[in-house]
Amino acid sequence: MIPLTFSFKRIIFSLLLLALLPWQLWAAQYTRDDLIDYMLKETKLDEGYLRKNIGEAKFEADLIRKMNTPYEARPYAEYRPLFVNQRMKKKSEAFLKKHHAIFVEAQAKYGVAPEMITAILGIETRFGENWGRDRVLDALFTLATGYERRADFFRKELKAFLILCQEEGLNPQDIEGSYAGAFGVTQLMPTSFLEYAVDGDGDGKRDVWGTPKDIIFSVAYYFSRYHWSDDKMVAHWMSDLPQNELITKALKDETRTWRKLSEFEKVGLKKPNDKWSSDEEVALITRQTAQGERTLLVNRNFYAITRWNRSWNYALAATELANMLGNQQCEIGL
Ligand SMILES: [Ca+2]
Repeated sequence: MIPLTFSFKRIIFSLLLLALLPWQLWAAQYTRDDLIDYMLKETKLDEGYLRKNIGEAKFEADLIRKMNTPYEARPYAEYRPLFVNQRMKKKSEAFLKKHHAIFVEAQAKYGVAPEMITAILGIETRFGENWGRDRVLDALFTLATGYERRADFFRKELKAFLILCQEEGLNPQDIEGSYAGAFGVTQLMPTSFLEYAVDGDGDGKRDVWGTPKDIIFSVAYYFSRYHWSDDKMVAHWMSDLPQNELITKALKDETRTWRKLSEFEKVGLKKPNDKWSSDEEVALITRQTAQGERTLLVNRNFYAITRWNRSWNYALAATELANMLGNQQCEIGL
């Protein structure tokens, strides 16, 4: 028999949930008209264009649920096998080979290793096989009006999306992408597209859907803007960390504070190998791996990957995949 108090508590809890959920899903800070007013003030976009597209955007409540359960939040042990595997390696090698000439040019121009760019494009969309089936317009509209926590962010993304469609001669209603509004083989968000997308082949369009040179150059340019260096390592699993105040503090600070590797060396941390330089900035983070919780030494190259995607799991998987493709700087130790 279930004690009365227990079921009573359950009922109250369920009622509370019911009261909260619809608010989370439906509380729209901005109406369609508010959004149109905002865009008219903030952009030079035509009112008819705005009324048509914002007027016809669909609110998809399901997208908000997806936003609240991102798979990047899984432990690394569960996340890793999705991307660091033989199938991905094979696909990546084929992509590298096919676009070899473009990669050589991109590396000379932007200083970003082909394997890292390839790893990014593989993880994002399996080289364009899977770039999401949600209409970007609907996704951004939904999140700008119904995802209270980050509505401001998505309002700006929607604005950028409507601008870029106009600039690129695209119909906003035709573009499909991820449930968060990222699109193309690169999965750039609209503001990032405006800032970083590159017309690599010089035809006047930044085609991140079907032009390999635009796609590869865009990733390379993005990484170069965040100071990726082909001469530096990325991350390294640490074993036998010394125990002292500085290490404890660094583990707590994670990537909020960057310190010279020499500072750690002074308190007994051993440099992983000579490819790491004592004067580079590093941080310590921990991940749940198949072997339990482990500590990772990371540097500014790792940080550059997290500017592309904020998830540490993502950055680490990209590093491991690039290493599987033969990139030595992406060696992360045992
Ligand atoms: Ca182009």
